[in-house]
Amino acid sequence: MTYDKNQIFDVLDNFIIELPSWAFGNSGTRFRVFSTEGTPRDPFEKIEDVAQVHKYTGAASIVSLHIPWDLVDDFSKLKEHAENLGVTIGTINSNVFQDEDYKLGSLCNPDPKIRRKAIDAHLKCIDVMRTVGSKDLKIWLADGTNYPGQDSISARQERLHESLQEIHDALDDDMRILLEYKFFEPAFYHTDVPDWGTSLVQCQALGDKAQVVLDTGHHAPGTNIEFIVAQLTRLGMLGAFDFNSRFYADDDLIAGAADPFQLFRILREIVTAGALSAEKNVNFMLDQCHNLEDKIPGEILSVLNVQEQLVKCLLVDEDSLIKAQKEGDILTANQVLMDAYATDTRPLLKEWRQSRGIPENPLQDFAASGYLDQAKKNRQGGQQAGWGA
Ligand code: PSV
Ligand code: MN
Repeated sequence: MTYDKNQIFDVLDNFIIELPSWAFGNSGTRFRVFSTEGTPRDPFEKIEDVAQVHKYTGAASIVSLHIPWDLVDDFSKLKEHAENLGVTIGTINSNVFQDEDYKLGSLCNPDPKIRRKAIDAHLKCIDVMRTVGSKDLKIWLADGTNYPGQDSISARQERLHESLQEIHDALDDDMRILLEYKFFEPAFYHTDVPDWGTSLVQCQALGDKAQVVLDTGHHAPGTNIEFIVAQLTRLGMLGAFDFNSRFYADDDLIAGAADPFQLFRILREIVTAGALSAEKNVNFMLDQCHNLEDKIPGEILSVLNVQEQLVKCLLVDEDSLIKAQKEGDILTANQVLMDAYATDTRPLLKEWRQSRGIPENPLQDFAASGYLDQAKKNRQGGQQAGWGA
């Protein structure tokens, strides 16, 4: 179907992008973490910043937490704080990669005591989920080896399965595991969940409460990511996205900054698979770090970039496309798609914002609001939040 304006506005009304709490903390590379004045010092302040992104985009009312980065004494207080700001707590990300014990892995570690510790960390995440009302447990593991022979690849797959099974079976019926893959980093020889195939096979072996997460920065250069989207949506196994963009590795840059056409192609598969609908339950999350730029505008721009590409996908002239495809008219088919991609969707998005009472020029209006200056004044002292702190 080709969407008319009202239908496009309906899609935009329902398209929520979940923001990572860690995007609001300081981050950097292994060479340097730069700090910014006004950076949040705790999860409460991070959620205040999330609420700003939502205020200026109308599309970012959910925040994803990372445990233990976002540990607080009282999660019901954090939930209440979020709700007062119009924000919902969404996915809980487990973190079993920053403890000395996990040097040789977490859920795949050769030592059963360390595996126990890593499983328990996930069971704690499930407790947090119960308190905050979250349904999604996102698992990304840094597990792998650096040298051939360091450990048995197949034994590690078995350990992974056993560990995940225990976590899966501890979930409530309406919860799910989202298993994220990445083909490199920090392990250099092999990674235990390197690709969508491994994630899929592991999820399928668990039962019906596990799906795959696709982080756009976790593939070899040149990988056709939209093909993976098509395959996983076809199987009903795509649970979530971590959107970001990259020039070289897992750069975690602003979505749509490096390759807007790739973002368009990915979203196009989502649209054609009907995976925007609430029943498909695909979670559209950002997983980004703002090493240099201000974090709130960085997140606002990411949301706008995703919306711009999404609207282009909805503007594809479906009848002409199907006709050209049926007739084997390659160039017309390609042109129909490229016409939509070449459309400037910003005026339509501005109109949508006007009609919904959302600030017309999100980045400029946020800058003019003085929020960042105020945060700089208010957030003096204390320890700024950061990736890994
Ligand atoms: C790993 O590179 C990853 O993509 C996982 O999603 C982590 O949770 C996140 O980055 C941490 O920034
Ligand atoms: Mn990720």
